[in-house]
Amino acid sequence: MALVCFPFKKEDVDVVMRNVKTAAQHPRVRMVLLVGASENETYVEIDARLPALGAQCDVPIVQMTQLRLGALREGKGDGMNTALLYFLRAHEYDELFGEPVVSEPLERIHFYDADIESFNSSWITKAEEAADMEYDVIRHYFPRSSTDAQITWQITKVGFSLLFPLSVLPWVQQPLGGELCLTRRCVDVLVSDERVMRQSDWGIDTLYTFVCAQAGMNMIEVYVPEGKLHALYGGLRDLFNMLIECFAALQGLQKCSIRAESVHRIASAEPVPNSVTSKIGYNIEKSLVLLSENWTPRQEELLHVLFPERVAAGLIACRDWPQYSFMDEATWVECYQVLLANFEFGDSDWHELIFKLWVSRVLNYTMRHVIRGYDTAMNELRHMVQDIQQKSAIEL
Ligand code: GDX
Repeated sequence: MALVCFPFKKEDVDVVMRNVKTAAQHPRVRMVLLVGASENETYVEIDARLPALGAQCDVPIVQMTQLRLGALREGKGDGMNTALLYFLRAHEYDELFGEPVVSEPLERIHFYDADIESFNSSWITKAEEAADMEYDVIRHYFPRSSTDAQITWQITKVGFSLLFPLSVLPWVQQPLGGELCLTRRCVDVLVSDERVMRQSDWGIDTLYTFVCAQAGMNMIEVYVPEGKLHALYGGLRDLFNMLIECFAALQGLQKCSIRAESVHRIASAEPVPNSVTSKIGYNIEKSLVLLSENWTPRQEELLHVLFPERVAAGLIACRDWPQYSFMDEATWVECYQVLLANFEFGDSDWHELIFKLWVSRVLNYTMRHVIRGYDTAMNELRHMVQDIQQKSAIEL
């Protein structure tokens, strides 16, 4: 039997409650766990509405705030890791969590972002049916707008292809996806890995994906055709922390190696609905102006000293007028390698610099490829990571 966890921070409580109810009424679900970032307004409102919802469901619905477990910013990583510890101990008395809530050890844990408007019981069913086939990790993947997922494509998929070209990692469809199901065996591996437990921030998805691959966990990716409808981003600035933390997580793994062989299956995709192909993932106008913001002399110096001259010239010219034509795929890979070697997590100039480099990359991709249509744009993204993977594999 499964536990379903919804980590949440500030969300629309109607959406959260609907998702909790869907999970609680699923025949495979033994309990639902809500892990809040803090006792904020969302938490208090959920608390007030839980007794009424509980009366309509046969399984326990537990809400708690996340434990301070990691060493980095207190974020979604602490939330997910709190859920992993709870999952392992929910059937017995525990000093941290108190009295047992279920009588038998739980077999599987599912994670879903709390804000998904298109969530329905088939998401759980698909994962459960895949887990029945003895996979340790079941990841959901779904069609996404060509301008969405630009951290996944430009940071994580590029990084995995550069650093681990022969491993399973470049083949994972959505390596940062927050929708996944893990077996108890897999959770044991994750909680006993110090790198996972210290990753309290947005880097947690990278760590789960990486450590599962390194431990040789068998993985299947199940397809959710309706996609993940959730609140869209404004300008790319909304993704600042996620970008920095996802890159830093990957940079921290660059000296690791993956030798394990594991099974990896991908359920086939379906035609992408118009609602996804026609969607714009971020506000382009608001993002152009970001290239001219928050410059310091040190950022300019770092650009001149460490990066190719055309990148330094192009990005510094953005102080006066947004430019992005210089940041094509090949140039991005060059910059990425400079970043892997030199980026300093916690240094505000480096944070601003990687952000502006990434914004210029996303704008370049948008203006050169996205305007030629959905299929063309997605093909360009796929070819970019395949080319990187192939070249890196040859160089090994
Ligand atoms: N407990 C807890 N603590 N929950 C959090 C925190 C936190 O500090 N921060 C965010 N959350 C919750 C949030 O309320 C939501 O339920 C979920 O985590 C995802 O956050 P959201 O701001 O909606 O993230 P976004 O931009 O949708 O990104 C998600 O999808 C990305 C992806 O699929 O590409 C998120 O799961 C990313 O980790 C993932 O990379």
